Amino acid sequence: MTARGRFISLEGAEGAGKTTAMEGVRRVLTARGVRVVATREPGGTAIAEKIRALLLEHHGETLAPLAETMLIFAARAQHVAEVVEPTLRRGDWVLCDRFTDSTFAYQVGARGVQTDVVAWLAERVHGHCWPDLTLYLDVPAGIGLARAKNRAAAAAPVDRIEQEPIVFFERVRAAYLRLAATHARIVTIDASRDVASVRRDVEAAVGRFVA
Ligand code: T5A
Repeated sequence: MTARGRFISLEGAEGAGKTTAMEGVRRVLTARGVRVVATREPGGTAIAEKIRALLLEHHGETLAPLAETMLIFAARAQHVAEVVEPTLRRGDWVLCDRFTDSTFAYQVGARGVQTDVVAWLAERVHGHCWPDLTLYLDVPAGIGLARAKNRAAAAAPVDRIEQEPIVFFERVRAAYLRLAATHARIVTIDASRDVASVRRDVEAAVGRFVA
């Protein structure tokens, strides 16, 4: 029987450097002969990407926190069924830019959705399928937002969530730090440093995990 693959997630607030770190993680895994599928949330399948667009575009009305939460889990249900579970079952690894820790940080920590609502949805949507390793890139909200806005100025307009005030992202960070203090699978990396230093720590953490 094929051994189940392993699941790595990258977490952090806007501009923490998750997308930048993905390449380094993928390189370390590939060099060790691991077959890895890189994906993201919300998104990762055609339907889930449509839900992502709905979540990130601006609307003429406020998206209710519970509606936002359920849209995220709708995308996640599709992504887990179509990509995450089939990949792990065939023995390949999954590398995912965000997973349910993001929902605890953003929807519970910053929007105020009840913890038990998110815990219930997580249990129904992916049961025991949680990341084996989570790399949390920790950066003060002001630094992360400045990076994200520079990137946005060059590539795309600021999205619906990025336009939130800084206090929202301070709550996101506080929630991530609480999660990191609770779960042994979460490795915290100081992402306020330069790209090379962050990459070195990310690659070292993945190297220890694979060894
Ligand atoms: N969301 C998502 C929820 O609310 N709940 C959920 O459950 C989930 C799954 C989309 C949004 O959805 C929300 C959270 C988000 O608001 P996303 O696509 O992951 O999530 O969006 P962002 O986090 O906004 O992505 P960013 O691109 O802003 O952040 P990254 O990926 O962390 O950062 P990255 O690597 O793109 O870097 C941003 C810029 O900074 C530079 C890069 O070159 C780039 O220009 N940079 C650095 N500069 C200096 N020093 C470093 N160490 C740097 N690292 C990167």
